[in-house]
Amino acid sequence: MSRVSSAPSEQNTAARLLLERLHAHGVNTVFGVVGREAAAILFDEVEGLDFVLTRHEFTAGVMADVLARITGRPQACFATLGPGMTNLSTGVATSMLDRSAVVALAAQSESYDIFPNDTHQCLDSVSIMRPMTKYAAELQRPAEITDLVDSAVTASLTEPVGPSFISLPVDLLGAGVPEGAAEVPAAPPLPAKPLATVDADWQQKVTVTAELLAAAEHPVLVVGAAAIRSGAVEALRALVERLNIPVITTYIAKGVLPQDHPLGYGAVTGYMDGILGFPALETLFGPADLVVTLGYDYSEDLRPPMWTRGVDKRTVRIAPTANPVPRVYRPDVDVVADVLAFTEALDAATAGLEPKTPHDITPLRERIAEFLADAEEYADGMRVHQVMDCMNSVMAATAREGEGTIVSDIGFFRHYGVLFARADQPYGFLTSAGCSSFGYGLPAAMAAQLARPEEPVFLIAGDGGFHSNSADLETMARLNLPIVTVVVNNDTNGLIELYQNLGHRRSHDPAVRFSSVDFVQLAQANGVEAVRAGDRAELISALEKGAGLGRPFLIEVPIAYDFQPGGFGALEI
Ligand code: TP9
Ligand code: MG
Repeated sequence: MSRVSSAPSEQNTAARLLLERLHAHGVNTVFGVVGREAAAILFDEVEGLDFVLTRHEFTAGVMADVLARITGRPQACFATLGPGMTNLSTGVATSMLDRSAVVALAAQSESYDIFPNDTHQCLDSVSIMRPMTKYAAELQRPAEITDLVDSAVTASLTEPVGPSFISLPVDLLGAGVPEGAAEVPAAPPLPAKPLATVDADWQQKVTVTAELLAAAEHPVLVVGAAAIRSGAVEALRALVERLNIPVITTYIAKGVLPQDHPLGYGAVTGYMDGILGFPALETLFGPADLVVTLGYDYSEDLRPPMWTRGVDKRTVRIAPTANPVPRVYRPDVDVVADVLAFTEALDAATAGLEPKTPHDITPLRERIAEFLADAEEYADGMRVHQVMDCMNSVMAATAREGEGTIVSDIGFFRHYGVLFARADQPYGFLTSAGCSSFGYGLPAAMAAQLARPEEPVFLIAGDGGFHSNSADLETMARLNLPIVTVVVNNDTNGLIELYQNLGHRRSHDPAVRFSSVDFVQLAQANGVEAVRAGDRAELISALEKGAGLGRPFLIEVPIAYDFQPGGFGALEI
């Protein structure tokens, strides 16, 4: 039998209708791992829709998530039944907590043999997926697959955007659908942006917000990803530049203002005071007397106590969904509205306002600059801020203006990324703010590179997170994605060691330390060229080499952390 795809068969099966409908909704790639349902679906049934085979279903889920985020279109991932589906579930959880429009698909036992927990590999997948999806259903009749896809896409694209799940009994997936039975209307055009709820009186609340802005001395805007999804980035830039209002973002909304914008006060993380050894949150939020949250989402891990600083401040919440967390955030003015429409209306309503005088954060900027310039050569390995500084400078030299992506896996280094990474465009910095499953970095970088093929993509990952999902190095090599990966290696789950110290004033190695892994050899064994870099000069030249290579490149950097447990008071443990 030929290994090369043969001409697609002409038979109209549920499988073909599934792929046709996904393609009609803008899906060009399905990421996943196929099992015995391969007898029913080849994934070459529809022209223009391809399959990308990953080594782990979590990778497939995250690739779909990040591609959906960047393209603004729904994307799809696929797993076999049972263990494939459970492996995929962490990817689905990521799309839920990180808000991505992903249609997750999994095969299921034959429709006449669904005895969950008894039939071979059969689990009750719809029940497993339901609590972490916006729509979960099992195909009952082959011709109805088109309707199920439409329902899944609509649910996924409704704010808060998120994943949907369709379970596909193998016999029904491969079943022929008689001509005529499959006749359904053409796919509705994709909405230009996610569908949102709107308060009937949102325009009156624009007036109230304009009055609060007029009265405030030091207003700040706190921006989350729903502002990007709404297409409000340009409008918010225009508003803040006219009124001179600083912008502070969640991890994921970094880049709504370009890196060096004077009103860009940065992204915040609860770890920043501890990393900088400096009262950063107080500097950012202390003087603010009005906090306007635009597209703010609690799941992005910027917590209201960070801005209140224990003081009762005026707050306005503008979001495309009703407030899900009144216990932690009860704004003075709560507006459920389209973020773009609200921002434009607020711009018009504040036309007569004098520009504000933003509060001064020079000491914080100086502290950050001092950190990044750290020239010391540490005997026990580089420091992550030095790694970030090198990555930033090679990114600045490589990317065209307003382009480039820095992706971060999950670990202590991620908070250095939130603080220090260059981000010159929306989603110019990518991390999993909501789910934060380690191992996210490699698949996220692969999807970012697929979405932005002409732009540089750098990935920073820790040894713990990276090696939890490193089998997909082979996928990166197979797809020849020219990502420059930096693995910061301390042979430890470093963030967890920090928590041990916070909670117990000591650490316990068996719970956090690994024996050494040679990431250079690991990369090479998977077809990825790699080097080790021990200091700034070596790292810069390795990054430059990687950025110009045109194929994947990995750099292992031995690192150490200087924990300053006293500075981590803002963390809840
Ligand atoms: N399991 C999953 C799937 N995700 C998470 N986030 C955890 C466990 C808990 N987090 S962040 C982390 C853990 C174990 C350790 C990261 O270690 P690293 O070597 O990747 O990074 P670093 O720099 O902190 O040592
Ligand atoms: Mg580590």
